[in-house]
Amino acid sequence: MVKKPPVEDTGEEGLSLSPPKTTAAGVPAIRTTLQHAVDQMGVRRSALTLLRVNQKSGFDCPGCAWPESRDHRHIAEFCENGAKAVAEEATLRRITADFFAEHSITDLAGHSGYWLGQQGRLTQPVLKDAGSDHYRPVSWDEALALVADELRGLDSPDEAIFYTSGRTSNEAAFCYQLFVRLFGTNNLPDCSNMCHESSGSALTETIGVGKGSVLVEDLEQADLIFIVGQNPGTNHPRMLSTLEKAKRAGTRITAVNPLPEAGLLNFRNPQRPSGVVGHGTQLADRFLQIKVGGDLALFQALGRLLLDAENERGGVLDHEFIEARTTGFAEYAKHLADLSWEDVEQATGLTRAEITAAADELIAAKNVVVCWAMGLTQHRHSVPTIREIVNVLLLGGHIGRPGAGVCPVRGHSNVQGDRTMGIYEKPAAAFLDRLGAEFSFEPPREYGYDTVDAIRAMRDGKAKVFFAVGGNFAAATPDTEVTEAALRRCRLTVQVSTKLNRSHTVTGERALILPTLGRTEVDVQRSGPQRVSVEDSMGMVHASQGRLRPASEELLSEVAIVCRLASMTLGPGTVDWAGLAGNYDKIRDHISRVVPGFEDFNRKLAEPAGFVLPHPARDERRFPTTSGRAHFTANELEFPQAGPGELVLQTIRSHDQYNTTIYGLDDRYRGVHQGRRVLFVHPDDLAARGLADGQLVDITSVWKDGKDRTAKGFRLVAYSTARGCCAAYFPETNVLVPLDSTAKTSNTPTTKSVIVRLTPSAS
Ligand SMILES: Nc1nc2c(c(=O)[nH]1)N[C@H]1C(S)=C(S)[C@@H](COP(=O)(O)OP(=O)(O)OC[C@H]3O[C@@H](n4cnc5c(=O)[nH]c(N)nc54)[C@H](O)[C@@H]3O)O[C@H]1N2
Ligand SMILES: Nc1nc2c(c(=O)[nH]1)N[C@H]1C(S)=C(S)[C@@H](COP(=O)(O)OP(=O)(O)OC[C@H]3O[C@@H](n4cnc5c(=O)[nH]c(N)nc54)[C@H](O)[C@@H]3O)O[C@H]1N2
Ligand SMILES: [Mo]
Repeated sequence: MVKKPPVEDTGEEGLSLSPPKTTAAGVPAIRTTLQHAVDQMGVRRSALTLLRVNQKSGFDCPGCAWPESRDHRHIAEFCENGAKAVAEEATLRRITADFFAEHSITDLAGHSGYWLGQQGRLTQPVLKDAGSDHYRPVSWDEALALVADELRGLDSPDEAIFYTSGRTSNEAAFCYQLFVRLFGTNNLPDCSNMCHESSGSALTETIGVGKGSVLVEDLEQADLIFIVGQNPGTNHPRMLSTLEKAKRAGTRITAVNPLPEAGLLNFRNPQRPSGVVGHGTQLADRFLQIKVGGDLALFQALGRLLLDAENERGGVLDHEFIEARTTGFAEYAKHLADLSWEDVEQATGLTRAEITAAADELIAAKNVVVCWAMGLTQHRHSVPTIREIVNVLLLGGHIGRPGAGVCPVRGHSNVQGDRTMGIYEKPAAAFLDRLGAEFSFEPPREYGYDTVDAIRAMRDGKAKVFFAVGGNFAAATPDTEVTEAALRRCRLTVQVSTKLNRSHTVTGERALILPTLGRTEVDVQRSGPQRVSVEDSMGMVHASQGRLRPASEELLSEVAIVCRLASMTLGPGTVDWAGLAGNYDKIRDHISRVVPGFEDFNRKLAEPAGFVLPHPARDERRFPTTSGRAHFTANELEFPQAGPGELVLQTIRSHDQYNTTIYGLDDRYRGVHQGRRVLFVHPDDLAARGLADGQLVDITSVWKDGKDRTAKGFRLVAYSTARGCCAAYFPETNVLVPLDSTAKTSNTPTTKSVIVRLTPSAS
């Protein structure tokens, strides 16, 4: 059986709706998985590939950063959406030179992201010359020499921007940041700036480590797990298996979300026979249907209720821990004494009784874990919101002991590892010191541009070369029109990619697409087949090795591309770039001397289960903050304030997408079929505006600069969401997110709280 031909670009003609599901996974998930895989890869390749996902000798699933269970990996440790991610990469469809001869860049720009992605794997380097509207094949040497020339011709290294998406391996990331810093800049924005930056900012400041403090075992040992602002049924399906296991051991789960997401309510485990026929597990015991952006208020209220209970009956707080390991408690407690319940109820949309019931459970629990994802990190007040979570956990001493802690659930499969390897525009001085010592140079110290500042710099003509290892910068970033105009101002844009996407159609004066190997593919270098490594959401590092034949003979690995470019740009120096590219063990030897926790890296990586990076807060209850203690913080109560008639829009993922990669046009769990331009609104909010379920509306963003940001033609769907809020898919709605609307401290675009107005579409 052969793969189906690529899709037609049909628009929204086939859109249909059905009631949302309350159950995730189970039989429909298995059926969908296999269908999707076979469409892309055929039967034999599907079987061979899917059996290798997350196995000890296989490759790391590119789907998400949820860890594999350490004790035993299931026969098939993957989920429906992991399988889609794999099929997307391992597809048998190919883009060849005649494709670019046939399609001008203008023509490609007219197609949807879905259509672009479905054309198949990129197979050879292509160049768009100045003034041309077509890409044409070019040799690797010519392509890389062109980039090196442009880079060397800049007035300052700070005129170049080097973006990274979170699939890049540790080895490629380390070489990349080394090259960029030897070149002379810290302009290393990454997808994390739009993702968990707020978590990193808040956690570094309060507990001294910007990463989660729990392992999978801790979730299984917790009495109470909060899942806040996260949709694991779609985005981290393997997490549901962990939660199911925890539930069987008696853990209680509280879900905090404006939407009743399918996987949180009920889950059928497709890895177990009972999941195929049974009734599944009711995962969340408590559902707090919170208003978008209300979480800061919720956690302040929980903190206040804990303090009140301590005053009334005692035995609630962990005094010993607070005394010995923290600072700022008195100010925090004093600040909360003034909390207004009226504000809390307005911010959260929850009743005091609902919050009190949740607090009672929190008080009763010995070990508590709070998990969160994008529902918390992409608001103006995200950093203080996460600080409030830390406050509540510190009250009970729930950090640094088994079964308790903070669990920011990362997105991209190696986004955490890339940061560990130095992909960061604000590198720590200690990291630069070690990097400089290892390679005998003085690294640049001035901070570089993050994602939002990179867009500003290109917009203002301060940056002229844009280089991306992976990702889809044009589509993933906010204020699409502004961002696209910014990219178009560049002298050169370069995309190292596996598949075609919107960013390849938004070009600088000259543009290159450099096709690269994916994780599923064999990577053979001078010393033989190579493996790479990744770090999951819980700080576990393990090896990943592809087995499939590369999509084309001409593909280079990301490591090879970076090393060849570095040697052409920098000329002879202290780094043996060819040696590093020829044998990745040599890269790991350097990493072992530069990055703490990676000592003896090559040997540790040979362990089948990999190894855990040190985390002082988790391992020793040591908090490497400015004071050496964990910090309680006092934060102003903030929440998004929509004016009369306005709504707070959150932009989310459907079940059939991976960020900007669209796998299909269904969102099965939410009952949306064959379309993506939908807007979920509470029926009472529709009625209050004289709007009807099914009607077409235009969405306009309300923002102080007066610029018109409108997304047209969205089908209204009456849906169970908190009042005053609405939801639509990204990236279609990124046009609505103002570039200057970002989170305080982390500068993350506020893609989960966009104030909007709705107007009926002109027919
Ligand atoms: N299949 C698949 N897997 C993925 C991805 C994918 O696109 N597809 N993306 C990967 C990446 S990079 C990431 S970062 C993760 C993203 O994983 P998620 O964070 O689960 O992704 P989102 O779709 O953004 O969902 C945000 C959730 O937060 C809720 N929410 C929104 N605003 C608020 C709020 O103010 N408060 C609360 N309490 N909840 C809120 C939404 O209703 C939704 O359930 O998934 C990763 N895994
Ligand atoms: N409105 C709104 N915007 C958002 C978000 C949101 O919730 N709402 N979420 C934000 C978040 S959490 C994130 S992480 C960002 C994601 O931003 P990005 O990481 O920039 O975007 P992706 O869509 O994940 O990138 C997909 C592309 O990566 C390339 N690719 C895939 N695999 C590989 C590989 O192995 N190597 C290389 N070199 N390329 C590869 C393919 O060409 C594919 O088209 O988007 C952010 N944008
Ligand atoms: Mo992400």
